[in-house]
Amino acid sequence: PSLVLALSSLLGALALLQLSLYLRVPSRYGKHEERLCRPRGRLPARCAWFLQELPSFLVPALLLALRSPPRLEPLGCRLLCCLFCWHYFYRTFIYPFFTRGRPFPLQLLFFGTLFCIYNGFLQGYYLIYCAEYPNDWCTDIRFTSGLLLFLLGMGINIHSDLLLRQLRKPGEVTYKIPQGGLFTYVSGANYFGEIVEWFGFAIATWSLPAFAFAFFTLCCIGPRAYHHHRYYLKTFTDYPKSRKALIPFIF
Ligand code: NDX
Repeated sequence: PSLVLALSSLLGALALLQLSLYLRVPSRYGKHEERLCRPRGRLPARCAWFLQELPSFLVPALLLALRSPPRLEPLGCRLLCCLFCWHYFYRTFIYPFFTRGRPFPLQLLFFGTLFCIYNGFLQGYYLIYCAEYPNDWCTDIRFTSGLLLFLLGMGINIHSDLLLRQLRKPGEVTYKIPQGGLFTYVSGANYFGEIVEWFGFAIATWSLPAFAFAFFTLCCIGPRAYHHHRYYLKTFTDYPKSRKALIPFIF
């Protein structure tokens, strides 16, 4: 428990660091990268996203395989571990192979991979070695409402990433105005979905590591949604004025 507390607190501190670094200046990848044509020091997006996200899937999966005897009772605990791995299975083995994104900076890839090892270990270690849930956790209101939010968020995230992908033909690297789905209301629809998803996961697990990760996600991609929004307003004169940055009708 003290290891989990220490790692979760560090994750919370990293979230605040992230917020202070990237609130005014966006993290330099994708549409916010300054020197767009410099091929050195960058890796094709497919390869970069695969490598970066792989530890988030692999580390909990390895922890699970190495745990002897296997401890994933009750059912609630097993389901929660599967939810985490399910998201990262999608992010590692499906998302990268369809992306039409620009090459990704190696430096950020390095830090992103470290982050995914860290978080994959924290969430997996907690769920596999530390979490204690009553046998009827699956019927607890926290589990059911959290699971619903998780699924809703994941649906919005995947659908929004798909809409972004469809804006480009293969080989194209230009930016267009996203249309449809939740993009009708916000510029960062994919980010909104991801944030809802991880807060849903935090409620379903009712655990410090998951709340720390949801908070990190908010501090990481919340500011990015704001910078995307400003970019669109600056770049496209016909950008819909009623569209918000991250939260429909509010912000
Ligand atoms: N990866 C999470 N911090 C991050 C990578 C960067 O999964 O040192 C966090 C993740 C990492 C970060 C990660 C952790 C913190 C790091 C940071 C770098 C520095 C930072 C390590 C690990 C750090 C400290 C100091 C604290 C240690 O060309 P393109 O690529 O722009 O194309 C884009 C395209 N697109 C468009 N196409 C046409 N027209 C338009 N208008 C378009 N707009 C976009 O769509 C892409 O191909 C694609 C998506 O682009 P974008 O910019 O909307 O999303 P993106 O940021 O690339 O995220 C992709 C998905 C998305 O679903 C998002 O929710 C999820 O990944 N994500 C992303 C970041 C973090 C995260 C989830 C999480 O925290 N849960």
